[in-house]
Amino acid sequence: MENTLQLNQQNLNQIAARIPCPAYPRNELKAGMVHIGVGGFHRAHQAFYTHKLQEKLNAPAWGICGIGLREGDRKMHDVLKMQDGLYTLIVKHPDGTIAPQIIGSITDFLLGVDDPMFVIARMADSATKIVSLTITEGGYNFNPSTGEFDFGNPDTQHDLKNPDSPKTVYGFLTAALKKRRDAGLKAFTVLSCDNIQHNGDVTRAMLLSFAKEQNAALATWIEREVCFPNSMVDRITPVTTQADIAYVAETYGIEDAWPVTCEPFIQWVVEDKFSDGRPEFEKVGVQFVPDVKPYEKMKLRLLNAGHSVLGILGALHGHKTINACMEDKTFVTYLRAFMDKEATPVLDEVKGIDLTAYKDSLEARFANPNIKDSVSRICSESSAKLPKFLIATLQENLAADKSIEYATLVMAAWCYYSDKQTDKNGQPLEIIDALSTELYEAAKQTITDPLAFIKQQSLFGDLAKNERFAELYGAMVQKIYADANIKKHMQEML
Ligand code: CS2
Repeated sequence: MENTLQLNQQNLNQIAARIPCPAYPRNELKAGMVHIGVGGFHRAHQAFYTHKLQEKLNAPAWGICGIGLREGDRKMHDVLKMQDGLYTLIVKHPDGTIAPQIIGSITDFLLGVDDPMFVIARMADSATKIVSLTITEGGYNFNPSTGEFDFGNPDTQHDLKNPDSPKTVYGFLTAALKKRRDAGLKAFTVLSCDNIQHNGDVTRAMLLSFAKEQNAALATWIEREVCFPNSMVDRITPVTTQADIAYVAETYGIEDAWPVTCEPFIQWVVEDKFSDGRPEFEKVGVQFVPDVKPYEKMKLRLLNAGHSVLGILGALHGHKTINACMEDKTFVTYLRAFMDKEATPVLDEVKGIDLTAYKDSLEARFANPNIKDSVSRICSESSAKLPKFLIATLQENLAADKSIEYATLVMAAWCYYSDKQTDKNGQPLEIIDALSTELYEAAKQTITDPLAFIKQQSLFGDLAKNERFAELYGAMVQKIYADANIKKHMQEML
């Protein structure tokens, strides 16, 4: 395509002839929402809902100001600054239809590492009604086995001593809320959008632990004034690839340095408790409910856990993507056995939801051949994900004397994966995990102590002491170390 256009506000009129573009007055948008952690998921989810809201209602109070707290956020900052906050969302349907659109709801981006006071001031500004978060499962700074806030984290220690130049999300939230209180303003809502059960309750408990240590009176005010709705978020959003960037450039002649791809499915279920108002998101499909817990448990224990089951076993087998796993009958049958026999029995009833239909829909979503979600994305940060997605289910099934074998094989496979860091054919695996060294150190002792991996207390709690689990895990780990052909072991269980 001749005449390549750089994606930015000035070129929007011309770009609109090629891809649907925001038609609302972006320059009038105020950042009613400040979002910490702008990655692919936020841009495919909350920012997309906000864009739809603007298209439908033109709600000028509800733009989004992105915030990056880490040096690693600089690239997103630079790209979005260059593109005036605009980016392409490429929705890929299972039938091959590709529907791109330009999203315009992010109006600004600030980096905490560059100017913490400026970020704090933006959060404290009376125009800010909501501070939302996608800081990943590992970002909440709690010990997964005790649930306690981790004061040992050096950045936390830094923040306690330096309230005006924080590094962590809790340091920023506390500093901004203090300014609101001192100015006599209402508190903003803190809205977690991460895959953690009771994500709002967890955020509240962690923030209060931190704030109590720093300023007890402020902690009391936060406890009283700040709402922390729990929310369940859902949209499969793979990592952006060079091919996605090339697709937008070659097909539409648009230079977008960081588009996002995602599946068509989207869901957001949120508890309706907000400290200082909220957008009318219900007009664009968000569900507001009094209690989100049953929904989030269902999603975490079926979708996210299902992903991990396919991801870990698939990585070991040598599958590169989730849809490749779904083209493999053994994996499909195994996934369903795990969902039916181990995940479903621990779920609470979700009114109005047919769990069989939900599981069928998950299979269809995982099988979407155009999403090409890499198993390496799914396996990344397993140490933060598995305790919430899978180990919790194992513990509940152990307590109820129910089936644990499907999840246990995944744990044994995770040990082998962490130790050898290769698939069954010896091909190297890309391991991305904040605890990768610790996982490796524990896993490599398996040869002398078969239970070494599950003795990592911070991940497994006391599970190694549970006879039933330890025996089954020990036998499985032995089998995998004797023969890494994971599919054979899966088939034996079907
Ligand atoms: C995935 C999620 O990496 C993972 O844990 O299961 O990112 C998943 O794709 C999203 O939660 C879907 O909503």
